[in-house]
Amino acid sequence: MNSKSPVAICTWQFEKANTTVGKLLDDGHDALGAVIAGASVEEQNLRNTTVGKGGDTDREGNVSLDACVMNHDGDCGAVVCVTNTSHVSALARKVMEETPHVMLAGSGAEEFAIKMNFADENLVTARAEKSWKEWLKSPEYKPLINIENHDTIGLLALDKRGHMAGACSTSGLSYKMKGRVGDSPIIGSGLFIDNEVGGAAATGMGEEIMKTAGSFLIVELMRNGLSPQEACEEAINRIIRKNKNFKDFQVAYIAMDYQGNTGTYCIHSGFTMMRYQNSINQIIKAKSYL
Ligand code: SD4
Repeated sequence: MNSKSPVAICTWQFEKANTTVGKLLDDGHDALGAVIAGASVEEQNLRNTTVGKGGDTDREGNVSLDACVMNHDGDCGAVVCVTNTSHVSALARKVMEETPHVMLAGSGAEEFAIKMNFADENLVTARAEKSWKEWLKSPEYKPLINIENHDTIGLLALDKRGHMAGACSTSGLSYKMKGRVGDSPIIGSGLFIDNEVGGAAATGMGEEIMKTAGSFLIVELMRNGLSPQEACEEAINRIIRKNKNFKDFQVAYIAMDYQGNTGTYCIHSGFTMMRYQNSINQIIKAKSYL
């Protein structure tokens, strides 16, 4: 039993999502169910152009979603390149619980969604289609840094039993190549949990996060004695040391140890995370390298 009150954190200013998680934890719900409920808030938020339904398209005008979940036992599930349901965190949980696998991709994930009775949805909103047509006029692939203070949602929760779980959900980078998958659904890159140590989640340029297995790295650094804050800083420094173009992209991490201590760090200023504990949901401005 965890002696402290539950804690929920998430990337960006997803206030409603994080409150949803925190309240569920306060009511005694388990961490995994809570983070999926939190991710779902943004997956269904049509104004969020980087997660779920309402996300921006790839270069060919299709919205494809990626997500993963991980629990306190180290079990995990992931789906990539899903175009027929917005409920991708819940679908990732189904992969974890109902199949012998960790990850399903593309048509396999979509067929599995139908089999699991997820509604068949068209994910391309009128707004996304219009933006894509605008983009086609001068099609340049240039990921933006800090999109309107919202982006991929990564959530970490520590429940009353001392169980930690996480979820990460995204539509990926706008105007990505068809089939491109970033860090978000990759266990160890976009998300990693080890209940003995803690957890971490990422947002930003997926390619750079994957190259350093960022979330796994943070958990291993915490295992070796670094605080969540120090571990996030070292993981960002690792990217900076390896890539002289680091000013051209954003990466941000959030981390929590098994006692509920948290940290966050990023390359460019402008990243914030939310932290909920004892009914207070705080916006925390991350320190940045630049
Ligand atoms: C990705 N990390 O697909 C995600 C997207 C993101 O800022 O967080 N964009 O690479």
